[in-house]
Amino acid sequence: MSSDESLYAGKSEPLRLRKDTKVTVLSGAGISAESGIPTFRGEDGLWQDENLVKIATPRGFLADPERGWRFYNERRSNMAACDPNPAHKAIAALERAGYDVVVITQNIDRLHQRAGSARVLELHGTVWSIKCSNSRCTSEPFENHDVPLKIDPPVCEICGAYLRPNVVFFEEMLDPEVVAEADRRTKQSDIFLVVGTSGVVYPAAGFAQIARAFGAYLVELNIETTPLSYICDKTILGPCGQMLPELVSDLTGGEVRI
Ligand code: BJW
Repeated sequence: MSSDESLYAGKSEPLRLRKDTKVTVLSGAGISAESGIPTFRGEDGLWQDENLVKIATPRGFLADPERGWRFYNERRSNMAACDPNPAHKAIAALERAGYDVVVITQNIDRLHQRAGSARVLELHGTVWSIKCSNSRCTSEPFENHDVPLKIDPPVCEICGAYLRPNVVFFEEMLDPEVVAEADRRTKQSDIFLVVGTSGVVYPAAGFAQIARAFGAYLVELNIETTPLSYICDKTILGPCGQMLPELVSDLTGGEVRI
């Protein structure tokens, strides 16, 4: 196929990316599993422990901030010790090679950025930012990479309320600007990769549905099928640390290899 030929032959398999093909990646915890970061659902998932689910709600966290920060301190410490894996690296390599790639991630670990991805939308915030739990406080979220935290549990210097990780708990609204940007990009996408997410948490999972409705070619990479599989053009079953570098190489005719 020459580089001038269309990406698609009708609605068939995408053959080759062009530099202007809009590739969007919706990632979830499964992409970081091979880096050593636990997922949420499934047999060994964090949410097997119902007490931990409660911590990830605004009321649950503030009911016992010491317990809340213990949970997040442990995860920060684990995440700091983990490195991006070949799946993160393949996406970053694609962008570095000049392809038009945006990552919409549900992950709070920053492994996409550490792999070198520059265009990352963090739907659920990041554990490396901290904010005041008092919504009326005038303080701004700030970066903090201390492992462990120096003051535990930390309090706001302005209003004295407990500080909390700048992540999106259940029943909390996502940052409207991030959602708007993710929505805009999703609607423009030519190829939409759904990587390592169970596809049960909204509004994140809804982006795959929006991509479908706006005509993108959807490829899912997961070790098992999900509720999103039926709307995907293709589901590649297997560990994404292996499957994603292969896919990226195929889509670029071997140009991007890691
Ligand atoms: C591999 C692999 C490998 C493994 N290779 N693959 C009914 C009642 C109340 C609320 C709701 C409701 N219905 C809907 C809602 C809304 C709710 C929601 O969606 N709930 C559903 C669970 C039912 N959503 C919200 O609350 C959101 N806010 C909102 O909607 O606001 C409006 C509102 C206000 C008031 C009331 C109701 C609504 C906010 C959602 C925030 C999610 N937060 C968390 C925690 C973040 C902080 C933290 O980490 O501590 O985000 S929960 C957790 O789930 C985390 C994740 O980002 C998110 C998604 O999980 P993900 O990434 O998909 O991981 P897993 O573990 O589920 O799946 C891993 C996948 O990887 C699996 O498929 C594996 O097979 C695969 N895998 N190894 C490839 N090597």
